[in-house]
Amino acid sequence: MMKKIGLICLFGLILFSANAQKKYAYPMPEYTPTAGNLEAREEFQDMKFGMFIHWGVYSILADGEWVMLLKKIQKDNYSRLADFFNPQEFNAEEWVKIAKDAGMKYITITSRHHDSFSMFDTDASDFNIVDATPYGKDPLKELAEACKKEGIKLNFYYSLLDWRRDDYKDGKKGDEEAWNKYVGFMKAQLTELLTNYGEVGCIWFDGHWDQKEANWHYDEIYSLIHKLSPNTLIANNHHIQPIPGDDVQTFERDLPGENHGGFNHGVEVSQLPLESCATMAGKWGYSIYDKKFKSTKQLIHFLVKAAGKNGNLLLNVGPMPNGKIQPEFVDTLGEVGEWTSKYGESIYGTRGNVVGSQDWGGTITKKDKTLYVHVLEAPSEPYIFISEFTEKIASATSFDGKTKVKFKQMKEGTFLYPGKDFDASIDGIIKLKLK
Ligand code: H79
Repeated sequence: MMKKIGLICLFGLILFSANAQKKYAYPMPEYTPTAGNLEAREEFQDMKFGMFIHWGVYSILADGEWVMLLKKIQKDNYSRLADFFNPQEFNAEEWVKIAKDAGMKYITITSRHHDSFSMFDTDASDFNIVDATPYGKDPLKELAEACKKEGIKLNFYYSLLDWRRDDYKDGKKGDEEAWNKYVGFMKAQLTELLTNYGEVGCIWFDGHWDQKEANWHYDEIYSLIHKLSPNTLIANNHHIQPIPGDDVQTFERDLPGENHGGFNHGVEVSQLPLESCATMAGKWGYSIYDKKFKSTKQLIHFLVKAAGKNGNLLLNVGPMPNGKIQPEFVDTLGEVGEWTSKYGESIYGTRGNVVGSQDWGGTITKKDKTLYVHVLEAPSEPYIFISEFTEKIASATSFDGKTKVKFKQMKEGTFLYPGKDFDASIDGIIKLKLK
């Protein structure tokens, strides 16, 4: 009996600690987003598709952004990479064009990753691209200008975790003075990022999970951001339930509510704008070994499914150390762009969660009175049955509106009969107009 009680207690304790890690344990001030912030959230949701960029001195080693840790490279040796980081072929306008042609509406770039190297002009650390490399210029400045010119929103990824700084390391061990110093350092850098680059769409934090129980001083950090720039959204890839002050909820390598990557276990989908991030191959940072390229079709499906779940897709490229984006990615993005330029109407500005998950392997997006039924697999029957969908349909057609699609509605749901020429090889779209 005692043994049984002990086991139950142990089980309870495990559950309790697992849940404790899904919440931030420190008090946060109540947060009321400004009208401008709420508008920015809507705009963010309308954009649907962004380019994630992981670029840093790690790119030189062409083995992903975790190479310093995974290959156990000592700090001093890692610093040497900066001595020959000289991306002469970097051209911000070219990157922006690649993103824009793919149908992406925003760019989120690593300003500083876990390796502590700042990809921008900062006074808070010498280990930065302007002071420590022969390149000597600030690529984020150039990117900000190119984005502004082309109407692309610019966001900054910012790592909370740091593999190089002593104040982080000592703070992690419990040295409060060191920890406060580290928090001060982050605040100084965030102030630079929010004042020197024009309007910033979003600050995208990452690394919380390195210290799940720590006091990250989000109360100070978030209020600093919201005070300096109230319309800048805060996304924090913390893998826990949203914290007061978060403006966007992120899902790493997964669709909202799913947990294939193992990062989103026990995290519930909130009412905030949602964003899934994903890689084009396996790694985030450039890797010469990574050949797990996702196909154009897979990526389009990710975008469509994210939209169906009311989320955005932030799709990553890891540019090479010379500043170019590798040709495999450019080619695939070009193909994705052909699709978005034809069918973007069914994605941009839409909202999702019209119906729950469906047997026919598809999803629905909605804009005003128009619904886009995305059929992602060739139907096994001559019809598609959308269970529990009973809103009254005025007309059903092919995407171009030229061919009528038969339909039948009953209290259990709606039947659509796409006809024998229906092509669902990538995404067969049926357009419904509601009454
Ligand atoms: O910035 C990207 C990653 O570096 C960072 N977040 C994205 C957006 C990140 N992804 N996962 N993690 C951090 C958590 C750590 C995962 C690990 Fe591993 C699994 C660390 C060691 C094993 C993956 C595989 C990363 C390195 C090897």
